[in-house]
Amino acid sequence: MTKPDILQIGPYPAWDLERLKKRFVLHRYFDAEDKEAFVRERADFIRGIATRGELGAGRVLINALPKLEIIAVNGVGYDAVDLEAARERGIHVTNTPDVLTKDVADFGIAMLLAAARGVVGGERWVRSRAWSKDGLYPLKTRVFGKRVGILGLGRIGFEVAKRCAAFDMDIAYTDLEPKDAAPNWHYLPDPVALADRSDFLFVTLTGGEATRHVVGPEVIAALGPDGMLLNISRASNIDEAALLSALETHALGFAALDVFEGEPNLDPRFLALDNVLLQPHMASGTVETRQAMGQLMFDNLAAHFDGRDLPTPVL
Ligand code: 8YV
Repeated sequence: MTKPDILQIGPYPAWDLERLKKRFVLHRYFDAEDKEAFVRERADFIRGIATRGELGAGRVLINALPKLEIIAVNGVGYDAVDLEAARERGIHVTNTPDVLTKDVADFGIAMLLAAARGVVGGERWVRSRAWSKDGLYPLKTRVFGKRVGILGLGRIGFEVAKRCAAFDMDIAYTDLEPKDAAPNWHYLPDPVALADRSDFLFVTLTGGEATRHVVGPEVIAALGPDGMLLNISRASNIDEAALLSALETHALGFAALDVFEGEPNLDPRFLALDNVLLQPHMASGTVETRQAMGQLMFDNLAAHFDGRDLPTPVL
């Protein structure tokens, strides 16, 4: 059987490549210097795209591939895929939901505790010998008993809220409607009202046009100089210009961020701030979860080319 040709948008771990190469011919888009020419030379035979959540596939690329049948995302987020362009051509889109939910939620809690308790600064305090030179490390902020807001009670938001409940936090959330599974948590439909009652605000919205800049100047102002914003979703959910100026002027207390506009080349203004915790988009980054995501992306591609039902279709 001839192996279908797949355009590989970004790097994958070795375990994924091994499995993919047995079944498909991979074309390494991310290595190509002249990407346009690379695609043009392969336009007659590329039948699939394998991509990652933050890389997606845009309209220009989709339209440059007339034989394209499927776009498989290694990630739950598919906001970087032009769904309209795919829909117009009847191209399938798949993602990797569920398998990463708990790791992403765990990482959100790791960021919460690390940021509130100053874990990264504490490590520096010891290593720089400030402990013996300057004395005790400055006191930090308590987490238990505080008010936490969950902006978007989807799969990941729900798991974050469950974990916050275990820390005896007072939980409120925003979503399109109240969720039956969250009877003890306060439902507040308005993001500004949610921010206003929160000491800590988690952004766990899906990415995309509908949620773009939901966290804007008003939400940031409502969270205020004692508040902390945590983002484990997509950078586009936050107005980054408003966030940066609020952090610089201390109109917002603190931000713990795993995602950035233009990542991995984030705005250098972030690096000058001491009221941020910066992470390299790694909330789903455990060996176990990335193996499960790779397997699920492969299963979607294989199912498509075998003519079976797609395990986790978006389109
Ligand atoms: C990954 C993600 O960083 O799932 C998503 O939407 O953004 C992340 O889990 C990435 O897509 C891994 O390939």
